[in-house]
Amino acid sequence: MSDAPTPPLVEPRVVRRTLTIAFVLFGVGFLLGGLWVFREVRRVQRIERLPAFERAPDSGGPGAAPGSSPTRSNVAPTAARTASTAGMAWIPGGRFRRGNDRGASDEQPVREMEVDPFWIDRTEVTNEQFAEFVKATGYVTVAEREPDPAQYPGVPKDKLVPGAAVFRSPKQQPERNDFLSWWEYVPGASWRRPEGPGSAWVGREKHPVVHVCWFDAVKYAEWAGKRLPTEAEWEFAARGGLDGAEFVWGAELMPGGRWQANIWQGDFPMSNRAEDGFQTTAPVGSFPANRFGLHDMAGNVWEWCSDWYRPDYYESCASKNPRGPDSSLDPDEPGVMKKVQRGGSFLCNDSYCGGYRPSSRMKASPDTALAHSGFRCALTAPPPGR
Ligand SMILES: [Ca+2]
Repeated sequence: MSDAPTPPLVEPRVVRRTLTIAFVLFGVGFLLGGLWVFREVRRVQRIERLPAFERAPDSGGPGAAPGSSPTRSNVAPTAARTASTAGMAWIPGGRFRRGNDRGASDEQPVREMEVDPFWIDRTEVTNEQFAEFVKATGYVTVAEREPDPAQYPGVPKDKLVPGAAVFRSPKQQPERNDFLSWWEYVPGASWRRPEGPGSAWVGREKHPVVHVCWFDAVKYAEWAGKRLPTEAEWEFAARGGLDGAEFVWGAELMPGGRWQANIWQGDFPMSNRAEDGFQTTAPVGSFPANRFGLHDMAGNVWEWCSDWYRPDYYESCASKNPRGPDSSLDPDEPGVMKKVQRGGSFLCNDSYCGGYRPSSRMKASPDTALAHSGFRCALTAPPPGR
């Protein structure tokens, strides 16, 4: 037997080199990941700093309401008026089971949460309410502003025109998640002209305002002396005390054979039978209120919440008054920070998204304006009679 040491299977020099390469690759990956997140944070910050009066869109035309055209005034867009609880419901707060074990993975795990009392709008913010805000402040929504070329590298400048995404039924049945086949970017579409030039909010005064991005919703809320609800507050309010129920009105989709919300009936996105009476938005309050007196907590338009979105947030968040994670992650678009939307819209149906269930979660970047996105406000204030 020899005492000579067994030669190593792999030369130490090779091991060192491999480790060094692995370390460098890890470092580069970490750096690139960090730069990606940093760039996205800067992008959102840049949008937040956009002056509200960067551009005064053309007034007049079918979408413009008398006296509502924005002006390049010096009035601060956030000059708040005194908050009023008129049109709001008192939500008593308390404990509830949030989420749904039969729902999507981001609705899980179901956990008991507690929220403090608060006020919330009985309805989604309407066109006429938003018009009042615009008239008072001259605020220009993000969809009405010239897109900043710095945020859209590679897009030709002549394509960077103000507008928003409008729903169109495609000519052929698309793949399940081929969103672009039913969302069309329409130049000139905005809250004033929901389907673009030729359409108007006038005549839809009581419909929820649409094409408002998260930043627009926050500006309105600040002006109204209010705020957006947290995601936990929103779900507590939507459930109306029906703990663990599948729908905001109870366990059955159509009690008594009647639709309880403005959603989609038929094959999405090809044919909407509109059995509930509405192809697109409905005037707020067209369907019965939940037990807290809130209308359209299911269907009509998605509603912005204050929280950033993360699919894994329910696993680790605080069990009292959770305010959302510090950062955002959508695994389908990991470089894009997104805010939470709740409640579903007139485009939601059973076979597709079921987004009108009170536990269902949606997300979009805070500068996204869509034809089915709106909001309602919340307020922290003393209870009624105080
Ligand atoms: Ca409908």
